[in-house]
Amino acid sequence: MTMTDERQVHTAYEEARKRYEELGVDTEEAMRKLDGIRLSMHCWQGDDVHGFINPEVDLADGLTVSGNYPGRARTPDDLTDDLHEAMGLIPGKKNVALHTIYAVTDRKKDLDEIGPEDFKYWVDWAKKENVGLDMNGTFFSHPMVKNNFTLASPEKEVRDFWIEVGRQSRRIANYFGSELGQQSVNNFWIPDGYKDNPIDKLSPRQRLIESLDSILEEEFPESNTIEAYEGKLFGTGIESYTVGSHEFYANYALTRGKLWTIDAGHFHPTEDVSDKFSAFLAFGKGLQLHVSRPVRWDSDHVVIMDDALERITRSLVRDNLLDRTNVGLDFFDATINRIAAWVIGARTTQKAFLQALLTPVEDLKHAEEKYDFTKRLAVTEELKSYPFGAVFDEYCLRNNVPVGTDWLNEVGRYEKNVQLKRN
Ligand code: RNT
Ligand code: ZN
Repeated sequence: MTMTDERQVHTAYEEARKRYEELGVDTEEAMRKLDGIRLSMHCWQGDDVHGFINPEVDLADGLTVSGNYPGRARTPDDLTDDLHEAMGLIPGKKNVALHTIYAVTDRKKDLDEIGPEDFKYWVDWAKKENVGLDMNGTFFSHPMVKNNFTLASPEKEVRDFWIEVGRQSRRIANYFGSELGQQSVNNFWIPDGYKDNPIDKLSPRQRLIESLDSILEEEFPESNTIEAYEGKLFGTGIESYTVGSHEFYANYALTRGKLWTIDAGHFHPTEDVSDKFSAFLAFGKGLQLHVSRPVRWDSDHVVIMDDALERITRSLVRDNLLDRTNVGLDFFDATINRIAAWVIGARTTQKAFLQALLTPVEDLKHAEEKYDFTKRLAVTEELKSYPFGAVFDEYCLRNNVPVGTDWLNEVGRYEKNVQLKRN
């Protein structure tokens, strides 16, 4: 970007600042608040959820990635190089979310054997990059998933294997927290369920509670790590019954003082997930979000600026729930450059937050309380065409990341020099 271009960004920002000021919105404060939102970038977008433990095993248990764009990361160094590249094009604070399958081990290990020592590679990297690490135990794509069951399996041997994977994931998350001085959110998602109508819907849930409770037996300081539980309406292959449904995990998180994970793709398409934030947080401790984009089903498309995303960011901002919400991304697309996918999804999420922050929230709440629904509708509609893009450009410039589509040239250069040279 040339000096003239930079001046143009500042000029446009100055104009935008004045427009928002007329409505009583402080653009500087909005940018400061945006800075406070730490985005947890999901490492699995970089390699189509293969990981390094059993990379040859196909993704299973309701998870699918489509596409075969060249340049997929195949080694730990590929993946950290790609993450570094992506993070340099995204403004603001970032975390990276890992999975057990991303361990870097010195010998062949099974999932239940993988512990903190196998994540030293990532901790060293995170210190260098100045990012925090979040965690996910891996409960899928493995021969010990028996008839679609893990922690809720009727077989004790199966449950015990996965309980150990869960316990190890907590030790790993605790290690992240203590080494990096930042709470590591440890997310639990399991695929357990039935393809066809079950007779007994209660026993699997009771077994899941028992397994989850025994995973929680060991105590770790909450400043290091906290668990989050992610439910789902259904998955392919388990259309009729999901053990870990939303109600199940909301209740589990509530009674254990943990976080509830809301993945934007895990609900019925007509449900408004943003409506659940205030319903849960009126009682619960906190939320973990998996920002994603379902297209007709839980397809995990790259996040774009659509109605669903805008509703998510608006609800969190308007109800002042940001400090109890961890924002993570969860999508995987292998039909486009995988780094571009990260950049598009992350920048778009930030833009949606910024747009939500550029709202005279207190003024509108006041109007609402006075039953002035005319003003509420008029102002929120006008705001949709206010120049928030000029504020985002300024924010990018101040954060030393490319403005507008400039980042695409950088990804093109990296693709040619790095990704396309991989075999
Ligand atoms: C699966 C869940 C889960 C996974 C990741 C890879 O339906 O959304 O979060 O996408 O753990
Ligand atoms: Zn998810």
